[in-house]
Amino acid sequence: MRRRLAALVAAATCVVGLTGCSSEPFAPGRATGVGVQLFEWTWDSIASECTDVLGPAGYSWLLTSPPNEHITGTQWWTHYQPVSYRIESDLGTREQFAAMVKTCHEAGVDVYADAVVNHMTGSDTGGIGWAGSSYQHDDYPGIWTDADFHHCGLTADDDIENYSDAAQVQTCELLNLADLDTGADHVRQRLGEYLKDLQSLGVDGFRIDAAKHMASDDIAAITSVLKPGTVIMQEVIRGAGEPIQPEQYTGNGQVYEFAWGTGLLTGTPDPSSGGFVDSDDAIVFVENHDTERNGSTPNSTQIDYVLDVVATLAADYGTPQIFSGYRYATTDDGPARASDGAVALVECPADPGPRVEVADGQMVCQHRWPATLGMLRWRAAVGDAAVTDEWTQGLARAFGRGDLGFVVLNGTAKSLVTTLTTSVPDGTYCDLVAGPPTSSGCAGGAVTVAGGMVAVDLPAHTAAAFAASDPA
Ligand code: ARE
Ligand code: CA
Repeated sequence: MRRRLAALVAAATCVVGLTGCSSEPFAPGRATGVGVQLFEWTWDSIASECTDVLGPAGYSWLLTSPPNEHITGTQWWTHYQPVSYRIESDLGTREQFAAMVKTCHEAGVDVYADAVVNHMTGSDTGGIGWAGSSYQHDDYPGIWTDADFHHCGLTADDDIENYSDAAQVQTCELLNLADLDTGADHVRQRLGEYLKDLQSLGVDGFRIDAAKHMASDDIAAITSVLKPGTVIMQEVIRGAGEPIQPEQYTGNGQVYEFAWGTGLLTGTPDPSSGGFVDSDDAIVFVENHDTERNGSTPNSTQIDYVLDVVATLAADYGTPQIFSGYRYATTDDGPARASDGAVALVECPADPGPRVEVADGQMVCQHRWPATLGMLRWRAAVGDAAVTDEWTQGLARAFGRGDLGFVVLNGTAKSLVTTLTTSVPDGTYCDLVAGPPTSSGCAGGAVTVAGGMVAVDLPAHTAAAFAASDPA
């Protein structure tokens, strides 16, 4: 519980220091509480992104891909098959990782690492990992022996077959991945040491991969050795009718609330309708690396994606995690590689945005899109002001955050031409969905409020947002 409170404070610096926030509302780099998953980015690329973009834009934290030694191969998911806990990966070395954390901290951005602690590899033949460690399915010399793994004995090949059987989910193998006996003290301890090692390099928090596949108590034990205030974000995919639910994990930290992204597929999710963890417990996202590929949430090739990002950043529910990935031809493909076989340094498109064509293997840089950056600014401006002036008409929606900001989303296939009530004072404001204002003025159009009403004229599948603090 103590850790969770600290996590909240860390995630909501701006809200906690609200008066401090509003006294200096436009300071570049003002923390928004928002994070970004830099999927498959190398450590060197993350470091420069912290300095050049993330800090100045107001991102509070970032999530790296798993940093430990992994099986070799060109698929992205090699990173989810640990071979050892050496911080040595095709995304960078231990030194590069440590330097990245330091640079990001200097830019005001916290670093969270993806922690794969439920399992090791899914290999049946064994092999040699990226950093040279040899391994077999159930044998990792110097780290684990066969006795450290679950052999559930509940299914023919010890693989999970039925998600309505809790024992299978937590003690059988997910996708044939050798399942660690996380109930055993010495296993918990060794996994805790790995996380502490990352913490010695400055890591501020962790995504716990496949958290559903470990008992909540196991995660509590593994993470109990971490510094107070360490952020824990657990991946427990909400599955209807399953015995293991996200609510069982909120005592350890936050959970990814998949109901948010899933709900975006059909409109705007409504956490007050039930089936969502409490706002403080929730990490919300439009897409992650799995859902981008499996269609269970929207993805960045879809027409309403920008609207979904705007809705997620404008809402008063959860801690948003923006996704930043790459284009691919088939779902297994990793990003572009350098001549030495390691993942290549990132080059974002010159002018990243929804209509920019990106070649397979190249980064899309969704976190740099104008609407994303503009809405970070909007979010910083509205802080924790309550939702007001709500209006809905089918897939068109609008709401304000008191007198600080207002947003309109047209998810319909027709123009939205109407006049809406807003509490933002009369005046003309920059549309922040077009991007943050520059020294030469608004990035795009402007919106006028007169007599407490805003005249809206929005093309199909577009949005507009304005903040009292950004007059045109
Ligand atoms: C790869 C191959 C497999 C092969 C395996 C071992 O694709 O065919 O058996 O290697 O050789 C990622 C990839 C996998 C990849 C794996 C290991 O997605 O394709 O397997 O890495 O390299 C469940 C879990 C959830 C998990 C999803 C994928 O509950 O935790 O499945 N998500 C995390 C990560 C993934 C990662 C892993 C876990 C493994 O985010 O990226 O896999 O580390 C219902 C249930 C969900 C269930 C879902 C899908 O919705 O409610 O709980 O999610 O179905 O089955
Ligand atoms: Ca397990």
